[in-house]
Amino acid sequence: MTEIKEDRQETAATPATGAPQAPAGPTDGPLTAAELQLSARNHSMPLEALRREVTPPGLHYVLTHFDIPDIDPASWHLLIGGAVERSLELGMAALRRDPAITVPVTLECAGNGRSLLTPRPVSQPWVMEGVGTAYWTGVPLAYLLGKAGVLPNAREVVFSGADSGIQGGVTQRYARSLPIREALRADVVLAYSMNGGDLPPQHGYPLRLVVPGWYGMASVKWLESIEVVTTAFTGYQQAVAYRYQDNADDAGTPVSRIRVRSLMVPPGIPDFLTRNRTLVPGPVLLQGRAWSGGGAVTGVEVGIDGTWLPAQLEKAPGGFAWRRWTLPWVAEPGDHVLSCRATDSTGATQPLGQNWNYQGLGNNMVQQVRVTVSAPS
Ligand SMILES: Nc1nc2c(c(=O)[nH]1)N[C@H]1C(S)=C(S)[C@@H](COP(=O)(O)O)O[C@H]1N2
Ligand SMILES: [Mo]
Repeated sequence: MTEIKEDRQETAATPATGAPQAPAGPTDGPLTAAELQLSARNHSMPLEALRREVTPPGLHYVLTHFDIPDIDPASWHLLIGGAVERSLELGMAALRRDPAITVPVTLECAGNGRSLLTPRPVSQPWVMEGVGTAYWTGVPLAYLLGKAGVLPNAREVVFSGADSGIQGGVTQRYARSLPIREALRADVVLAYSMNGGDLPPQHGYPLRLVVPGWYGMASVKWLESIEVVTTAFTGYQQAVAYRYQDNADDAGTPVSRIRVRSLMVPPGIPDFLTRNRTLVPGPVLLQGRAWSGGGAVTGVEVGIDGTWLPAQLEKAPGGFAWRRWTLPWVAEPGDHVLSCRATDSTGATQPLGQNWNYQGLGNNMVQQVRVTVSAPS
């Protein structure tokens, strides 16, 4: 872990060439131009899209560390190698002939909620909408690993994308690993289709990994190679990024499964600039979605000015896809604060306050929606 500390010190001393300056560590200062630039590239899912069980591409959040590669599907190949009996090289046509599965999956960025933290870790400044649910179709990873023949000493599987860049002063291809037992799960998919259509460029065309239940960083886009390894992978996105750390010098623990969370469709109409909500007095159906990578969502409570009421839950479309919840409310004139809080089958529930860590990851704090109820004038 000594090497990692050295990388971090380098980061603080040398900002990336040509980029707007940003503080190296967490800050109480205003949002920077660098963060604005990131948030314009990496958009979230508008909260009104929580009305839909399936998020259309374009409304689904996007997170891309570097540039979106422009890949020619005719010359593209997937390499599978490392600790296997036989290496494989597969083109798109061959992959499409393999057995396919379709899995509904709620993906959420591990940094979702980051900009609400104080102090604020400086990275993609999500508010709370870095989430979306899609039906991903493709070849089960376990099927291809079975074809390659994983050797008994295999420990992890490393997935590398076609995109590269510099992060923390380290030039790299985007790459992540999964423990072998997760890689062999029946629902982990190498997807060439999203919601029945071609994979859009920003979501990993022509092929991406989708790991149901894990935060989004595990689902490597623009996949080019899969390598079975016998030692722990120490690439930047594994050993430095995506770790729950107390401070820069803490080796931390790796981020994996999505923590339980729920969100609400803000009721009423928004103010253009502030997005403060206004609604008329009377009955309104509060609604939203809840999900967890730890286990099924077992309950959602809705907070109205601090009083918690149980919401009605609908069936989830899949084991790692969100569940709709609803709660009828009679809005009375005045200012109100609405919240929602989900619990999963492991007993985990959303905290009311911030879940601070150095990189601003896994922050599943409850959402608060402020509304003003007033009779139309
Ligand atoms: N190759 C590659 N894969 C990647 C990324 C990336 O930058 N490059 N970003 C990861 C992160 S951090 C997230 S949250 C998800 C986002 O997937 P989406 O853009 O399809 O929503 O992709 C993951 N896969
Ligand atoms: Mo992410």
